[in-house]
This record gives sequence, C-alpha cells and structure tokens, in this order.
Amino acid sequence: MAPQKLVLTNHPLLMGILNVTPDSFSDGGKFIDAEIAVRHAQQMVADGADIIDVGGESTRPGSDPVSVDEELCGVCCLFRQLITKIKVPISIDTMKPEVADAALEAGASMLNDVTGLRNERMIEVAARHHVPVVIMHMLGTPKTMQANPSYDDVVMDVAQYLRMQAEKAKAAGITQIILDPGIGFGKTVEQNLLLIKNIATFKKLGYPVMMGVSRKSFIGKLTSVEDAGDRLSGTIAAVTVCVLNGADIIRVHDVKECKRAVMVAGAIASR
Ligand code: HH2
Repeated sequence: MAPQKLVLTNHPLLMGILNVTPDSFSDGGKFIDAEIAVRHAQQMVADGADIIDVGGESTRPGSDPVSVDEELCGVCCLFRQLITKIKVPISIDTMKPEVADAALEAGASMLNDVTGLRNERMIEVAARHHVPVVIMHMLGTPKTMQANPSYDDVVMDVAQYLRMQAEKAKAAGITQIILDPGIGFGKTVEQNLLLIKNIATFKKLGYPVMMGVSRKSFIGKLTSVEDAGDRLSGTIAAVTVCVLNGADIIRVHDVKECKRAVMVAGAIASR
C-alpha cells in the first residue's frame, strides 16, 4: 500500500503518539511489542487520529541517547507492518538522519525532527524524500535542556530560530514545512505558557503550527499531578487553548478524548 499523504485543511488535525521506547515519560514500555503497537495505532485511528507519529527514542528531559541500530531495529519493521494496516499518514519522530531515511523508505510519509533540522544530513534526507517536515525548537539536548533554560524573550527567540530553520529547509527544496515551538524542550512552566499564549506569533511566520502539550510536566506542575498518566483534564484544557489560538496540528496520547475537545474548540474557533 502506498504511504498516505498529509493534507492540511482549515480544521485542526490530531496526531496520535506511538512511542516504541522503553522509557518515554508517560507511556514508556507499553508499546514495544509490535503487535500491541499496531493495535494501539489502529485504535488511535478509530478514535480520530489524522496522523500517527512513531518514535523510537525518548526525548524526555534527562534521557540518554540510543544508538542508531537500536532505534532502527524498533522502528523499521514496525513501519512495514503499520503501512499495510493504517490508512492515515505515518510520521517518524527522530533526531537521526539514518533512522529518518530508513523509516521514509519503509513507508513513513512525514518527518518530525525535534532538533528542528539542526543536522544538515537530515535536511538532505527530508528533501530527497519530498515529505512534510516538522521543525521543532529545542534548547540544547534532551540530556541538558531543562538545566536553567533562559532566553532574552522566549517567544521571539523561538520564532527567530523557527524562521531561520524554515528558510534553510525551503532553500534545500523542502516544500511542506510545519513549525513547532517545542513545549517542554528547554522551557520553564512560565516559558511554556507564553509560547502557548502566543501561537499567533508563530502562525505569522507563514507555516502551519503544531503543538505538543500532551501530559507534559508544565500541566503536572500547574495541577500538582505527579503521575503523567493522570494529566488528561489538564491536557484537554491546554489542547483547547492551542486550537483556539490557531494551532493546525495537535500531538496527543489520549486521542479519543482530545479529538472531542479539538472538534468543539475547532468549531468555536472557526466562527
Ligand atoms: N514532544 C515529544 C516528542 N516529540 N515532537 C513534536 N513535534 N512536538 C512535541 O512537543 C514533541 C515531539 C515528547 O513527548 P513523548 O513522545 O510522549 O515523550 P518521549 O519523548 O519521552 O517519548
């Protein structure tokens, strides 16, 4: 079956998260078994996911990098199975050009790079495969990013980085670019809130905007909820605000519940 193409409309799309990692911050280890992973992806599509985002390496604060071989092994055979069973675009969430290349060969039709195309080889891979690319902002690396993140002006600094990386991508021939301010990637609670409140600033750069707020620690801190799996109501509040502020793609773990929030908030936002 040919990979599904991403089509953006004026309704926000929902991206369902499929982490095939042992250590993701909220669902590590749950979907390592390929059969369980495929079933979860199918359920997310049935619940309303417009895109499935597959990640083989956790980027939670403090996480250690995994090797190319380890990540490839988890992700590529899963892609070959997913492509025959899932009728929505599948995105590969990776920082490694080798993994991106192999996943795009195996049927992924979108690239989600949390380092925002810092690696020149990633730009080459994305351009060669002619796929939509998510350029996300991260301060430093997952290992160190939460060690006292500081900016002159977080909204302007992030917007400037995204603009610069989008220009590089465009110059390399990448035509479908999506920008993401990278909630939780080297940001304090206050900085995350400012980024969500100012989505309009990122929209003004002229590209669709994606937001990943699902179960993140700023929600835990605001609501005093330690357990990431117990942050659904806070997530729904944040997802709703993202949609009202103009986000085009929302990345979530809890697809069924967030889909309903996106439908209601999207209907209000479009009036
Ligand atoms: N957040 C995570 C991973 N990838 N990609 C984009 N574009 N935006 C995000 O906000 C984003 C992302 C982290 O969430 P999760 O995948 O659930 O956790 P982990 O990195 O621990 O696997």
